[in-house]
Amino acid sequence: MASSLIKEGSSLFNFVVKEGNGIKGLVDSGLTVVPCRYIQPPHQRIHKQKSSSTPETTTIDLSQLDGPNHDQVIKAIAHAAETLGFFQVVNHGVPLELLDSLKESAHRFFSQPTEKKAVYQKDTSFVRYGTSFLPEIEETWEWKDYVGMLYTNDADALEFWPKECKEVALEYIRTSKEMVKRILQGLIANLGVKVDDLALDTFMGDRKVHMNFYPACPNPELTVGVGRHSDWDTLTVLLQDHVGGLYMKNDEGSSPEHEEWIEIPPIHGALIINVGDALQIMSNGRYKSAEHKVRTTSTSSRVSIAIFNSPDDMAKIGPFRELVASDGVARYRDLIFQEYKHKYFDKPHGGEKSLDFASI
Ligand SMILES: O=C(O)CCC(=O)C(=O)O
Repeated sequence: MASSLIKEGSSLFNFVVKEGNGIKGLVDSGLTVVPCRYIQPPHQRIHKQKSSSTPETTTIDLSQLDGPNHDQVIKAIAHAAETLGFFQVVNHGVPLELLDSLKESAHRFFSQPTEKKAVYQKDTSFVRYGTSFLPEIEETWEWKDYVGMLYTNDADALEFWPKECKEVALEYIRTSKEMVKRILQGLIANLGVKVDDLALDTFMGDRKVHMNFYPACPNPELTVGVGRHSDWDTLTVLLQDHVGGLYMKNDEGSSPEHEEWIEIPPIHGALIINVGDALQIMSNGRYKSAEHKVRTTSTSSRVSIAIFNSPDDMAKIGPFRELVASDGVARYRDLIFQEYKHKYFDKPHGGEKSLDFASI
């Protein structure tokens, strides 16, 4: 089956995308060579040895938020958000057993036969299963299948999300909410901006759990798990497993001729937090929504589970007025967040930076 499928063309599209077999189905069919559709142009490939491991991302102990070191912790968070845009947190309040269960349930979901996953292929309001990012328009596909679950309320989640992962995904949403809110509150206060609880809730009112599955790849040097992109949201929480492969761009160490990419190492029990485009806009560019990408590996499959915390679709976002006043310039225009999302989800990863759409 695989040898006939690796011929390019509609049969590959039908098998992987339309019928919902995904890249996992293709690998399981006995694939030994990467089809052309997955071969990235040289400048998009990820060379492990070329990526820098310094400076390292900061790891922050969130239990210290409740003690005398509160201000120092917020400063460390703000510094990481201003420089790399990424940091890791421990003692975050999400139980460690839950992190293990999340990874197990992601494997459980993706190891099901295609017909069980394909029921979530149609874009319903609650769940979306798919492969790559925008396979209908991408020239080169990402080596990744995913299932995204939009949170509206507990009852909807329990009714509509896949039974293989709904309870743990819901618990992930519940137990991380307070942490995200405290980080966001600290980051905004650090800017000298006062917002009430309602506004904070609006900035992270739209929440989605996203499980990614990257099967082992016969030619990792030719492919990417996820192409370079920044996240559209306010703050992303990301759980990665022990395999590793997530890289972020260090703008401070990069030039157009030489980009510096830093690997974010897996730390058992830690969660990764990164700034998204919405927070870069609100902070008038003070906090960095860093580009990142994911390498594939030949040795084992990898899973990661993200929560994208983003503003409500109808929220009007723009740089905080206090910052525009103190900076003397608005670097982004005000927009209804849905407008931004549409722009973001219209073009493949690796293309023009979405933030340009909001820049002045
Ligand atoms: O798998 C990862 O480590 C990152 C995934 C990611 O960047 C995304 O889902 O947008």
